[in-house]
Amino acid sequence: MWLFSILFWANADSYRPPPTSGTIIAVYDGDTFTLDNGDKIRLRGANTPELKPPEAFGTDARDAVADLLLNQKVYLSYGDVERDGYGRLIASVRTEDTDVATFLLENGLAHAFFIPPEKLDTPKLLEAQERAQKANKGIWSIRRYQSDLHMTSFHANAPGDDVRNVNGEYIRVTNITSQTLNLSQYSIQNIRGDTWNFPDMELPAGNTVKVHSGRGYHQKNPEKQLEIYLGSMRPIWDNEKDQATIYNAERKIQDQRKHEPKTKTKN
Ligand SMILES: [Ca+2]
Ligand SMILES: [Ca+2]
Repeated sequence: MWLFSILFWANADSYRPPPTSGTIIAVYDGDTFTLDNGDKIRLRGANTPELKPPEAFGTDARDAVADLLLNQKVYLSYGDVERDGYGRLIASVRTEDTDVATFLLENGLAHAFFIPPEKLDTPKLLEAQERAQKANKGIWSIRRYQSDLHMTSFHANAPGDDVRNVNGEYIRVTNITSQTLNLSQYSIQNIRGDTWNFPDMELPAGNTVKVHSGRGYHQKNPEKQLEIYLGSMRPIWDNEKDQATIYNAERKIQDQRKHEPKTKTKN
């Protein structure tokens, strides 16, 4: 009981209720901002191209959001998870008259990005994305987005020794179409040409799946973060240099992402 009390006390002590409004004082990229109280915000519902390494439309997304939000009052709302592991707020952001995720999707400056449970108006966000796709706006005009799946992060180096933490290697993959996909028609390959097929599993539009290297039970309930396990006994992504490629059943490349750390890593 005393242990429980201490844990509870530690938790209660560190809990800070998230702000429901504030002024944006800095825009790092299209989906990461700073509030006047110092809180960092990661936008819910949309994922913009990255600035480092530079991806097409990354600066366009940042500039458009800076025009919209800098020194403006914003209103924030949350899903079940209010902060991420870095303490950043995971929030929907809107001004008096504009919802930021909808604005980005409408203009082809982001793809829909849902990590359940999060209580978002997903049909509305997907409709905005579909309009941009049909009009070939922004990211939808370039080749990388003419596919079904998109890798939004690549964790080739697991925390600690990868040999002992094979599932600490993972890739986050998003369905960037407007329909539910079955993952069984796709496979993933490393730089050495080793290939793993994805299992039979539904991935709703805009949703992400975490693809772990090791063995485990697939998490197929779309109400929660979807997770699949490639089943390898050993690490599959080289910490020094690797490249992940996702193919569909016709061997058409869906997405390709490099892992090239600037500093040498031991494990
Ligand atoms: Ca590794
Ligand atoms: Ca490691």
